[in-house]
Amino acid sequence: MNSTVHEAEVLGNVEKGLLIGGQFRPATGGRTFPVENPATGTTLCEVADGTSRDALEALDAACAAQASWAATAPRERSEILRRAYDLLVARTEEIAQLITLEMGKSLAESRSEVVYGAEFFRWYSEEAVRIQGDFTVEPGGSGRIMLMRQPVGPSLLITPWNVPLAMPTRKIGPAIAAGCTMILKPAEQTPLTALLLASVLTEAGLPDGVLNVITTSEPEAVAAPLVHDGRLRKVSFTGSTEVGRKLIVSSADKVLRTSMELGGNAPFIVCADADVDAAVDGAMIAKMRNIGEACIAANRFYVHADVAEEFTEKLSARMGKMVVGRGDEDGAEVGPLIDAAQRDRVAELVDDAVRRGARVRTGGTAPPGPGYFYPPTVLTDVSPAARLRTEEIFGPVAAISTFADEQEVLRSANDTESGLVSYVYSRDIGRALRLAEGLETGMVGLNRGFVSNPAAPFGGMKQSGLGREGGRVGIEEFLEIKYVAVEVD
Ligand code: TXE
Repeated sequence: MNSTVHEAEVLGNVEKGLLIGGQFRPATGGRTFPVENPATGTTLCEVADGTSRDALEALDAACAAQASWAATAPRERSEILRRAYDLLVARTEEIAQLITLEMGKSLAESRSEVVYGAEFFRWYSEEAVRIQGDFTVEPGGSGRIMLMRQPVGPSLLITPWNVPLAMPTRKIGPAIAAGCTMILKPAEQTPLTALLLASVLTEAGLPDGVLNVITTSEPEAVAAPLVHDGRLRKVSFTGSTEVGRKLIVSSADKVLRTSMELGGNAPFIVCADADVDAAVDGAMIAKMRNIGEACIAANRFYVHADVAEEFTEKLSARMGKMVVGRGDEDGAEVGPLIDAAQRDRVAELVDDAVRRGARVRTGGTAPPGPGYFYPPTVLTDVSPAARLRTEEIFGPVAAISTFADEQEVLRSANDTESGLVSYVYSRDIGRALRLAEGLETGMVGLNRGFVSNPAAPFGGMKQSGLGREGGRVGIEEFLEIKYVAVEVD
């Protein structure tokens, strides 16, 4: 292990209990579950294994805190977020080490996640004081319409393992700004970062009961009683489309508001007139950021036949040179995938594409253990029938096909149930904008391989989700609009 990572110290700073009503405590029955280091397959530590009873106690705490929390001055909520931002930034190194330990990515990537994740708190600290209403004279004349925005109420936030700090902050930031209380259920693979984040928010002055955290190895057993309880008002979920669909169905019982950020299948289009070097730079980010374990990762490369060989060669050279290794090793760029199941799935998708005629330009074979590593891999001649054309790869595999004209590539790019993000490289602004207009995705990167920003509304069309996170719209997701009709005559 790199000398800068002090595993025992970093793990020692994390509370391993459930956070309910401002107190960290063991799960009912005292059960715990192990958290694994994906670089070694060994157990880092045990955390509390929350039950349905714990979940309902967390809901009690959230409900008890809701009215007074909603009544706090916006400035107060803003200052809590700002203090939490400062604390996160001050503890960047320690939090980055924790992310690397439980999630696997390189320390450099973990550091950028801390900065990116903290930015949601800074941005929403600035927005918390700008939640405004409206006032309209009725068209008929006599009445007035006053519009106000109020917190939705207790919200369940379910987050995935791939971005263990920023996925929670992207939900918690706007929920705090809006005045909602919360129950956070982090992914079972990465509960530690969420627990450390909760401590930071407590230190920043978040009142007891506003944020409750339930770690568990049984997500369904914890989520089900909450969504059927009747006091919960909202579910904000980031994860697989399959689980999102289930949560939409169960949320229908009490007609809960839902925000869903689900899987992607991003096309990455390189036109004949593109700056190929810039496209390769963008592809390195869109594909390799987070080891490809990102919903916005480029999944399907469509490269114009005129530049396909140049692009493929340059991308294969860059990806082939990346250093695979434990995230805490000096110089490591590509850490392990999250677990054996994820690594095996990526390997299966590559094998399936190869069986259907794809050529491996670099990578393609998982190294022997320990750890769940998979090398950066470039495939060409990928058949439209290959599974990785329709399924999210969630790993460091770039699968390239060629195209001949704009209409054809637009049809191929849109031929999916997913609609999260797409990327286009072209020097022709008209062509780039035509494609941006035609692509059925919630976000488009034009000559840019990275689209996430706290000030922008992140989210997808089609089966990639419901609602948006980030930006002004991100707060609306946690607000109800109420209007008051006033008789003036
Ligand atoms: O996701 P799950 P997994 C995609 C990606 C990946 C695949 C599977 O393609 O390969 O999903 O990943 C909680 N009720 N994305 O299995 O299961 C779970 O505990 C309530 C895309 O890890 O959806 C965790 O907190 N909650 C993605 C969260 O859901 C349940 C990020 C996500 O886990 C639940 C992650 C249930 N019945 C995976 N079952 C993105 N959009 O960025 C699970 N969970």
